[in-house]
Amino acid sequence: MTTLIPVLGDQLSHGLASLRSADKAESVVLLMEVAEETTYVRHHKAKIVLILSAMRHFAEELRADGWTVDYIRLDDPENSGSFTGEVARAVERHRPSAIRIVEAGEYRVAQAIATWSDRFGIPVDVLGDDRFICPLPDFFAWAAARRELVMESFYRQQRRRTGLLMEEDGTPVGGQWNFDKENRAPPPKARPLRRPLSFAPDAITKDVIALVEQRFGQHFGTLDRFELPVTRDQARALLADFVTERLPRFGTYQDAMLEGEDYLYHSRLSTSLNCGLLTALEVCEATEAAFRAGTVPLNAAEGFIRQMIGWREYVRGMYWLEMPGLDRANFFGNRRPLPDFYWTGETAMACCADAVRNTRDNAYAHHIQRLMVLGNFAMLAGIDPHEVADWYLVVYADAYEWVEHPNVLGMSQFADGGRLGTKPYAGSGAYINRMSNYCKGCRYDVKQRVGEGACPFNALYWDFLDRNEQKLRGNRRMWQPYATWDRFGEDTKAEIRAQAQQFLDHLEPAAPGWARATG
Ligand code: FAD
Ligand code: DLZ
Ligand code: SF4
Repeated sequence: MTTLIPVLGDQLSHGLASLRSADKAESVVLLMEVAEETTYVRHHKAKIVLILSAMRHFAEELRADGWTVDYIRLDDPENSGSFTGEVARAVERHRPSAIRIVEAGEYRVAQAIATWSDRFGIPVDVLGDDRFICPLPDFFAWAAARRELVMESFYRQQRRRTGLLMEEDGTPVGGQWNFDKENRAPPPKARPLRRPLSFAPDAITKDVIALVEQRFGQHFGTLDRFELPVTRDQARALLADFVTERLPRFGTYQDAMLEGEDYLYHSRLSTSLNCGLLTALEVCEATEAAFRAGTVPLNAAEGFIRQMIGWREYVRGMYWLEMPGLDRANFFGNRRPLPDFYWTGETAMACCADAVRNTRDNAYAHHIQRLMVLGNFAMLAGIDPHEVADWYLVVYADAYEWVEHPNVLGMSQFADGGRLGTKPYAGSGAYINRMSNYCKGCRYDVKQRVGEGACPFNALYWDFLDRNEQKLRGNRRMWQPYATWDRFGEDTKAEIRAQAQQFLDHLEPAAPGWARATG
């Protein structure tokens, strides 16, 4: 009576529901390195190294813990190349009476799993992924009861559900749910930070690096400095390092950007969280403990916990609520191809160049680089949101559709027409100048709207509002920018339109084949 337990590459948690409920003596755990996953988009090389190395380490830990593990390597000559093909081969090998698996994080994989029971003629038990605090049925019930799906209301429910930063009488610690107003300081003048803890590749990771260089050498990104945690122990160490070194100032400088400062006060925990090396709850508990011990101020602890149990779980719920459909959304009807500089980093815009460099070197950019530099530029320039989404899915080591799609297509590109965010995150150069030191070293002048050397974000911002007036003017949160636009004279408006058009006409499109294989 063997049970086959497939564990996917983003399910590397010892407390996974399918493992927790199983009898070791009667189970075979199946881990599969498959071409379908390594190439459905042409992932950044560091993302592939991260997943395959973490999978190999996890398999060793499971074996040491007494599990029977069937591990399929990418270079296994018999490898069929897909999850379904590998489960089929495993069913032949082990003749299981049932398959037990935790629900997949991506719609396309969930669709494949849904075919398994008929295909293999045995029961397939798909368990909820309880590493997330809010079960999907609860999210759907929350959403069904509301007209507007505002994150803040979901977040308060999550605080009550977990008891995090709550008083015994059910009120929030500090008398307020949200300290976001204290979290918008411009960047600090000094650069007081050392880099986050890094983890030198061991023999397993070195093997995977060699494999990835050999098979995926043409993919975007470098492996010169691969230093991500690939085991739970390493991820725990990174968490401890974050809590002492950067969390205390996380809140205050959450939206700041400094050239060359790749992580600032951010945690860099997303890769570990998303592949299962850490759970959101344990990260929040460590945060709250530091606040209670007096080493972390409330605005930092609350701000961080809001990202973890609020935004992270909200976007996951929205993904499953909106799929399929979200993957085709294009509210503005944008069609322009992705510019080449997203892949090469070659642009005179200092903010974009630094964000792409961080992305290429570390498979990382922090939230404001993703949202207000690269995402903002793409939306203002009218780039096809699906090319944008592909880019984000490729380049970040923490990217899986459940978190990438809502953030890109919803929050950043407003392609969902405002299901996720109440207004587009559009900003001119003034925003970037306020929150960073990029403009000081830039060839463009952030104060200029038009003329030779004017910051492109400025004309693009007004042109975006003008182009999309019919779709946006009715939005009550957009009245202020439209009131300003209305005050511009017709000559000024014409100059802005011409400036934007001229810039867009010279924007070099990327060659095909960076994100998905062609032909
Ligand atoms: P920190 O700033 O330290 O934040 C702590 C944690 O909060 C993160 O690790 C993450 O787990 C969570 N978090 C914060 N904001 C969000 C959010 N909006 N959605 C989900 N989780 C959040 N995050 C991903 O994990 N994968 C993605 O593919 C991804 N794509 C994004 C694309 C765009 C356009 C934008 C605007 C944001 C995206 N995010 C994504 C959210 C966020 O930018 C990253 O989680 C964060 O930058 C990861 O770095 P960190 O761990 O240092 O985060
Ligand atoms: C991202 C990724 C990559 C690059 N490779 C694998 C793999 O070879 N095997 C695997 O199990 N998972 C991989 N993953 C993560 C999966 O894409 C992820 O588990 C699914 O998309 C979740 O539905
Ligand atoms: Fe970016 Fe404009 Fe500032 Fe240059 S001037 S860094 S393009 S915002």
